[in-house]
Amino acid sequence: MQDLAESFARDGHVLVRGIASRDQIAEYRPVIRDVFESVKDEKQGRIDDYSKLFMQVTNIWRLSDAARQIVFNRHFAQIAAQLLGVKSVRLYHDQALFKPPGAERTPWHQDRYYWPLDTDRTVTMWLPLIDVAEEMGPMIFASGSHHVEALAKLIADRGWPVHSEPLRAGDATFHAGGTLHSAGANRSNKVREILTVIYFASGTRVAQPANENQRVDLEVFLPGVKPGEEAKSAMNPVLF
Ligand SMILES: O=C(O)CCC(=O)C(=O)O
Repeated sequence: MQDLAESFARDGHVLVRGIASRDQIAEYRPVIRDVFESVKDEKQGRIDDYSKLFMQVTNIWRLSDAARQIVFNRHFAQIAAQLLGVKSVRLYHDQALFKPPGAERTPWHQDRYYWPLDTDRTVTMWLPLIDVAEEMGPMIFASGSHHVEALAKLIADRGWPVHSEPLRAGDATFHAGGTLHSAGANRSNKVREILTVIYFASGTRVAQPANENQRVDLEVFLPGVKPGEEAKSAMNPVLF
């Protein structure tokens, strides 16, 4: 674990092989698919909606007990806490991301641009429910980019090494909120089914929203919490 935490601190992302067993994933997949099918056509209320790229359902944990058990998995949250070097993490939100065959490359972005959280201690787990070969568009990370504040600076500066590799169902990548990332087009004939869970360090305070995305995220994912207050609405349980 020490090695993983060091890689995560240096690169801003890490691949954890076999975080879930193949049997676990075989249980998770129908649960997440069922939730996904039941609400996929409803509007999700977010503005960073990459709807041309994939179908996304947010906060599946609120939609079934079985989905909640998956998202609240303590082992996943413990790894998130260890990577961030903190004692405890809360949930920001989860997402089922289903990228259909033929969908284009996910553009480069930094997640923290969207989040009204006054911390750099955030991490997203990207957990495939199906093996993701190179042609299905695994995540692509610019190693070391999490240390940079803005994309403009990144573009002006020299490039970082770019890292991407296929995953098996049961593996997961973890990336920091500042890590510049993208994902390949889905050139296969299968849907690329992913669960993401976003964690942040317990004790984090809400920042003054710096843009419209953050203002909407504050309303949707931290209901009732004001800038300067601790980020701990009923939607953000402690997971570890
Ligand atoms: O799955 C993808 O294509 C992109 C996911 C992503 O950007 C994220 O989980 O932060």
